[in-house]
Amino acid sequence: MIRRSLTGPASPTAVDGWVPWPAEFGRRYAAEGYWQGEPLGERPRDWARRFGPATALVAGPPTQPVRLSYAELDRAVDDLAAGLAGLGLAAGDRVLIHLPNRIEFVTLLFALLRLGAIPVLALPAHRRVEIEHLARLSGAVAYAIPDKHEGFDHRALAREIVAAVPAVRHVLVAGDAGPFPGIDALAAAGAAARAGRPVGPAAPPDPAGVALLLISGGTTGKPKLIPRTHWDYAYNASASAGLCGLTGEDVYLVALPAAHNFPLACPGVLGALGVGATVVLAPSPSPETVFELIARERVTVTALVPALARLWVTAAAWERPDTVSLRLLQVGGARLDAELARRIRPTLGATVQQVFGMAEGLLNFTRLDDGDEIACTTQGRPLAAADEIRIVDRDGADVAAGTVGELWTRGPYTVRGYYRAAEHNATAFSPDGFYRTGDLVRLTASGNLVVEGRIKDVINRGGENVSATELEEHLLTHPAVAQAAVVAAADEQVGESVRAVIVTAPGAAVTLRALKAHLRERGLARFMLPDLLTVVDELPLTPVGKIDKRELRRRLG
Ligand code: OOB
Repeated sequence: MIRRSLTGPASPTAVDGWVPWPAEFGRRYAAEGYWQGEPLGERPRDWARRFGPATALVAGPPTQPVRLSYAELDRAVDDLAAGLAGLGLAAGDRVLIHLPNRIEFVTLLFALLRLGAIPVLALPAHRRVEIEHLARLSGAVAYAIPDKHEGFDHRALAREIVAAVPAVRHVLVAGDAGPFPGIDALAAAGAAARAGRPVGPAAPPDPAGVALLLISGGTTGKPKLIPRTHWDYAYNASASAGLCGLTGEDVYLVALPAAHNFPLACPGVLGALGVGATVVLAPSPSPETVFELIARERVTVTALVPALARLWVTAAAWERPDTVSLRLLQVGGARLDAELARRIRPTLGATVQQVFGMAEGLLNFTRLDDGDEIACTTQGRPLAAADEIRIVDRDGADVAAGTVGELWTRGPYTVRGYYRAAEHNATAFSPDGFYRTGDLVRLTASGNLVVEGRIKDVINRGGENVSATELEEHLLTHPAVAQAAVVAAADEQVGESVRAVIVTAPGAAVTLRALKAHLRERGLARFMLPDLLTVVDELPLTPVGKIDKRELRRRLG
């Protein structure tokens, strides 16, 4: 039996430090059908009944792919859940998952959910500083790693984490486990112990309670933890799948790290599995790896950040890969410039869908029937009719239609607070529960949002505000500019001056003078023109592949 408390607490998954929705919102979201169904860990049983022999997952070395059917996936989840229970892991325990795109990411995620334990999803590129912070903040009792990934030995890192954070009692290893318990061995022990019986906690988790903790993509300060409930996250995935027209015929490629909200649940892994599609886990997002997978597995849908979209489009223009099966390319996570967006259909043959989302909840999508103009020039509109959005000025008053302001939002899958962050929550959320995104947006006449930048990403040049995003877009229109990031540079006279950091197109070169002339021709005001130009070989990226301005500023000194 499943307990249905709409206000949250009072179950093992009602972890401390979580801000539930007020009861009246819970009642409304349930009545309107947003919040429904079983806890996430139970869902693979239903999928196994409905899609049993169909292929759920494909992963592993390109030459010898591992394939799991829906029935096998459900059994693997029970086996591993039994193994984890044997280690003493129980409902409410937090477990830090630091796995790349391999089968164990999916089986471990569901095994923990099935036990009512709470996965905390770190990204593969995170290292000691972030992992230690996340382990402490979440109060993790276990840490799951691969043996090695991209030349990095995670077992050495795990030793350091265990020494630094004594609450981490277990290290679970995918692959060659060394001194630690191996995930395969745990599953084998679990299979023997459960002897065919299904596994679950004494009391099933409350589906209105916290299921998992995502990591904020924020570029300021240390990552924060975002509590997502079974119901809100299930809605997030299934409604996204509906919007993308996903069916059992689709093959979804996970090119971004599976631990990120976008490829995990927008619709991603969870949305694809919920309709009986096949999920292909790419070990790397490099063109050579993914083009082979797309051709071999007949991939129909995938999701990328703009930096990767650029790489794929550039490579495809040369290599002419077989991407005929690809029908939909979702791009999100950072601003996609319209020119690059327009090159996607001719080179990769797929419809572009812009996704402006956040781990905190709100998802905006361009729709499949929007046409190329809207899909290439806007970041779409909210997923749910119950998503409330406000665009406000500095005082929190609604701006006039079409004017740029900060986006505030609340809704059935947008959190009401970060985990264990009471102080930060007081400013990150309005008193009536809107999440202040920090994103500057405007609403177009077509009813779509356009992201104009981040509230903090504005350079104050002697009292005049220069929007970094806006200038970046203008810079990208110069044929010699392949990538651009605009940051402030300290200046005695004007306080902050404007520094353009660019990567040039292959074989091209450009001077500051030529760039300024180009920008003036485009009608830019004098104060918007860059004062300094720095040409670099590559821009630093965040763990999911967005341009990392904090790191860039640090490198520039
Ligand atoms: C996604 O989630 P996060 O949590 O890594 O980052 C969220 C932030 C947003 O607040 C916004 O600043 C930026 O990333 N962003 C975009 C964007 N999508 C996200 N900025 C401009 N254009 C876009 N299309 O990044 C995320 C989560 C789910 C789906 C897609 C992306």
